[in-house]
Amino acid sequence: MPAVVLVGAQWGDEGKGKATDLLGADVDYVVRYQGGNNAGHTVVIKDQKYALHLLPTGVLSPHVVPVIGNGVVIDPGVLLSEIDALTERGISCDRLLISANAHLIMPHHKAIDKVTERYLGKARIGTTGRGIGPAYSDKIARVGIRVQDLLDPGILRQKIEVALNEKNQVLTKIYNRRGLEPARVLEEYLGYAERLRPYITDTSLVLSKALDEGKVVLLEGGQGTLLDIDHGTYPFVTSSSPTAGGACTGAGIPPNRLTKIIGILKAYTTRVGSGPFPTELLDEQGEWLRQTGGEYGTTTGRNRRCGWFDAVIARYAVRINGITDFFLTKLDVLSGLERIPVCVAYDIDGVRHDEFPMTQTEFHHAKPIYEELPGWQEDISDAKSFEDLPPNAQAYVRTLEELTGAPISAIGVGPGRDQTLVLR
Ligand code: 2SA
Ligand code: GDP
Ligand code: MG
Repeated sequence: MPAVVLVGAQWGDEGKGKATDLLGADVDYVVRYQGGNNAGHTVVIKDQKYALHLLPTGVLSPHVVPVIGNGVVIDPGVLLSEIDALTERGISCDRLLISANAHLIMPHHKAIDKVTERYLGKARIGTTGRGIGPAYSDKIARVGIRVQDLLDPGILRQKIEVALNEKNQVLTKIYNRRGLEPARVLEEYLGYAERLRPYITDTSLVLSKALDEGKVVLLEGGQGTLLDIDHGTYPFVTSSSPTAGGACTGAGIPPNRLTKIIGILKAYTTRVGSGPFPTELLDEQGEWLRQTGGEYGTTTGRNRRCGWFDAVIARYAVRINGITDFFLTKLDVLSGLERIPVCVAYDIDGVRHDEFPMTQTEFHHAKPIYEELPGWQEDISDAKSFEDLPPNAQAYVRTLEELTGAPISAIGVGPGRDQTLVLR
């Protein structure tokens, strides 16, 4: 029975929040499988706007069970604030399930994230400063502290003491910062433990049983394919695997359960933070896309870098994730342009590349080869079907399908729940 993955096909912020919410009606479980509160998913329901960071988007649909999988790193203070804020707005979070194996973001992770970025200077990644990289580093180094440790105060104390024994040396001796007091950290985290206890469970087992019963499980990525630690534009990536393979490890669901991989694809391209971006527009066109598309970070408020659609990375996303369908978002933003350039391949040191290049150096040298498509002037935000779109908007969609090799099954024409055209 179906487990559906919803994966970002670019550098994140493709509109995954809206897409998950839209599918919510047909889904029983929504699982976050990677990342932490670096993510920001915006969902607009009527006149209400929700920005979710750690909570799966499914929390907004009353019949859906939202699940935070083992692959996520959790800042418990942030999670509880998010739960409280939603509860105040009348959204119940009582159904939430949290994996006992998920790792915790600790105060030293946040301190180290900020200070290493500062020390990297011009070479900085442009992280969200939420402690994501240091938390995953400790997980891989096998010295992380997990959600289940909150349930055993003796173990929690030991782990915090061992961690701070080392991390305080790093903070004070290398970075000249103040160290953290183990007793205070323990007290803070024991407080969180009391509140989080009812949500903690073996989520992999819950999901396995649900799939056996024929329930529909939607696995929602926090970032995008090009931010993947293995397949992204390393080192300018996040420290986890937003790609479809990461959905299996991050949720504890075997690959042969996956039935559909939906790629979320923006009609143009954006990126936040540092790193190469071949189609980036550093002129007034880029500023126009930013303002028209409202391209500002949902978590940090940073300006998103904007550029034209890049078919090379979209094709790469199809290959890496096994994308079966695309949900194309923000087509409405392109209304009003005379002509719309689309990058079909790269010129790298005089050689045409149709595929994503092998090395970082080549990607840094990539110059987009553009084809220009005719634009449309009409506002399309009220369109109700594909046929309502102007012919040039329809042609733009069809060209993207040809260039990427995957069908587009839904199109976003505005941020609202009802501003979506379903094609097939
Ligand atoms: P980190 O904090 O270690 O994960 O940062 C590493 C890189 O990953 C990028 N990253 C993101 N890119 C796009 N959107 C993200 N979420 C927020 C949003 C971002 C925001 O929805 O707008 O508000 O700034 C996200 N999270 C991580 C990050 O920019 C680094 O390039
Ligand atoms: P995510 O991280 O992939 O969930 O995306 P974000 O929420 O960070 O950013 C996407 C932004 O685009 C949000 O503000 C959404 O409300 C908005 N959005 C999503 N789909 C559409 C669409 O089809 N048209 C327009 N105009 N906005 C959209
Ligand atoms: Mg986002």
